[in-house]
Amino acid sequence: MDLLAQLNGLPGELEERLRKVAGDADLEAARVDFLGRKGRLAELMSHLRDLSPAERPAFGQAANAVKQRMTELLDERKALQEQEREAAFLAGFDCSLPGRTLWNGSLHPITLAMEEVCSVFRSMGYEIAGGPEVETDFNCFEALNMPPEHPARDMQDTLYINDKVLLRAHTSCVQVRTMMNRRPPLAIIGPGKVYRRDSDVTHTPMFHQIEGLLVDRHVTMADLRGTLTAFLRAVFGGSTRVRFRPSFFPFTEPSVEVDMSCAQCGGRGHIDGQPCRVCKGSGWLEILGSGMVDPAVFRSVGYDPDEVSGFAFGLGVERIAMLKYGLTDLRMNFENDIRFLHQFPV
Ligand code: 2NM
Repeated sequence: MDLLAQLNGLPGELEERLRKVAGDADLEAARVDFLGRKGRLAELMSHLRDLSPAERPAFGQAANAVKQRMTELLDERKALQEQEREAAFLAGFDCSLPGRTLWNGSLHPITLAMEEVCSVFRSMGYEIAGGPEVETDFNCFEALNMPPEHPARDMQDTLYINDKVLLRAHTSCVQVRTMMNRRPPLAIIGPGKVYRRDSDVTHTPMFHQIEGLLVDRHVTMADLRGTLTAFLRAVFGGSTRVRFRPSFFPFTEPSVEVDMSCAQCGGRGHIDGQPCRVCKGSGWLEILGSGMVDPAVFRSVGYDPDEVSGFAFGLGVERIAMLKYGLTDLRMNFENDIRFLHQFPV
């Protein structure tokens, strides 16, 4: 066969070859075989000098055309392979799936409950006060009408650092500090962590408390009653009913336990004929401890109990969070399971 016929046959041969190539490496091998430095075209071109001078220009032109055609064929094949790869990728890929959600941080339920309680009292004119978690025996007990050997010190199951220093077992020490630094009138809220040697299904060695204190002239139990009723209605709804039962605390006299109608069953005690699980069928929940500050406490912080009177109260934040958010297990608050933590509204 003459050279020109061989040359003109190259694109057809390449087409034949390309029908069989599989993959990028195979395609590259075909390019090298036909267009490479030692490929088919180069080999034919090396015979250019065997042609007569008259034949050479026509052969050169034909060679250029063949080279261009073969380049086109290779480019087409390359584009086709890319399309096939894309189609295969899309076949195994559900582009209708929603994108991955970016998480916003959220607040811990105890933080949320704490914030809500504080904001209600802030709206009533109370200031937020704080103090250290490692406290003195004086601030925690002595000033609160619990002298050494007072049985209430055992009741607290206190964690001692040494004889005179301990992890605070309640936030009343914040009240003591504030009273010692300031003169009445004052209205403060002390939120924070407290520690007790207690650990079971319903107790953790660390929990959160909020205690409040109002001191002024002529403060009465009517003020206590109105304030705590307004507070509970602000947090649990305007139809919440509130009742007061006589009780005892070393730092208040008289003392009361404050109950509210159950937020779960609306105080009926039952839901669809079944006893309410939250209030155990009673319709009431114990929610606060409270009372009129004992004159002995005022004396120990340098106030004159004949001049001033006041009320104080304390509540457990975990309990508020559980009631507000319908939590069934206290321990979930401390397990740091992100599936639990990110469910709470900010
Ligand atoms: C409670 C219950 C009753 C209380 C008393 C005081 C202080 F410092 F004024 F004496 N702070 N908090 C108090 C009173 C706390 O918690 C259940």
